[in-house]
Amino acid sequence: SRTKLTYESRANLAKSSIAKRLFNLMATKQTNLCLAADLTKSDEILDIADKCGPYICLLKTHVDIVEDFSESFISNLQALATRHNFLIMEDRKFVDIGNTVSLQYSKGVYKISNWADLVTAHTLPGRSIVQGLKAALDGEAAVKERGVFLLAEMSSSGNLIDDKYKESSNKIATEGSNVDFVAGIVCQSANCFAFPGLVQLTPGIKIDESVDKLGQQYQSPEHAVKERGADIGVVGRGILQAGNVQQAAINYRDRLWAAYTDRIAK
Ligand code: 5IU
Repeated sequence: SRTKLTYESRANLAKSSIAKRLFNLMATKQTNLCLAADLTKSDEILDIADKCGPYICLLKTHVDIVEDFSESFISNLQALATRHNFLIMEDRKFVDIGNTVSLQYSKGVYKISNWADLVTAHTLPGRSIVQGLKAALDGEAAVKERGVFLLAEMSSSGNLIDDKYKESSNKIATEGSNVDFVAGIVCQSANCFAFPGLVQLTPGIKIDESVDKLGQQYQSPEHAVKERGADIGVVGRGILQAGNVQQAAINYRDRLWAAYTDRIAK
C-alpha cells in the first residue's frame, strides 16, 4: 500500500508537479511537519515562520484572520519560504461553483493564486470546483506551479462527511482532467485514497490533548502517521501555544519523522 512507500518513490509517481516538489522537499529536508500558523498579526506569523521554518515542509495560513494584511506581509512570507525551503498553503477551503471559486482564488484583496503554492477545497460542489480553480490560472505553466488539496474528511466531531462522500472525493481527485492539479487529500484515515502519487495531509495532531472546547479532536503524531496514513501532520496550537515554539516544532518534527521512518521500515 502507499503508506509503505518512501516519499522519494512517491514523488516519481505523482502526476501533479507541486506534489512531486513537496514529496521531494520532505525527503531531502527530512520533515513531514506542517505548521498551522493561525495567528492574527502579520509580524507574529513572520516571526513563527522564521523560527519554525527550518523544521517544516509546509506553512498553512488562514489569510482572512490576518488583521493587518498587506502585500509586504506576503513578500516577506515568500522570502522566508525561500530561505527555509518550505511551501505555503492557504487553507481557504473553497466551496462554490467553478466561476465563483475562480474569482475567489485570483481576485479580491488577497489574490491567493499569486502567492499560495497550495490551497484547499471542499468537494461538495462536485468536480467543477477543480476546473474552476484551474481556470483562474494563466495557462499550463502556471497550473504546474500550483495545486489543490481536496477535503475527504474532517477532524471535527459530528462532521457530516460519510463513506460515500469520502469515496466520491477520492474519485474527483484522481479523475483524468484533475490529476495535474490535485496534489493531495486532507483526511483522517489511510483508506481515503490509494493512489501513491497523492499526499495525505492530516490536521488535528497534538501530543498532550485529545479535544478542544469547540469540536476539534486530536491524535498523537505516531497514531496519525502509523495507523491513519498521514504523510504530513498539521500542528497548530501544539506549537503556537508552547513556551518555546522552536523547541516544540523540533519535537513535533522529530516525532512525525520517526513515525514515518518506522512506517516504511516495517
Ligand atoms: N483543520 C483542522 N481539521 C480539519 C481540517 C482543517 O483542524 O479537518 I480540513 C485546520 C484548522 C486549523 C488546523 O487551521 O488545521 C488545526 O489547528 P490546531 O492544531 O490548532 O487544532
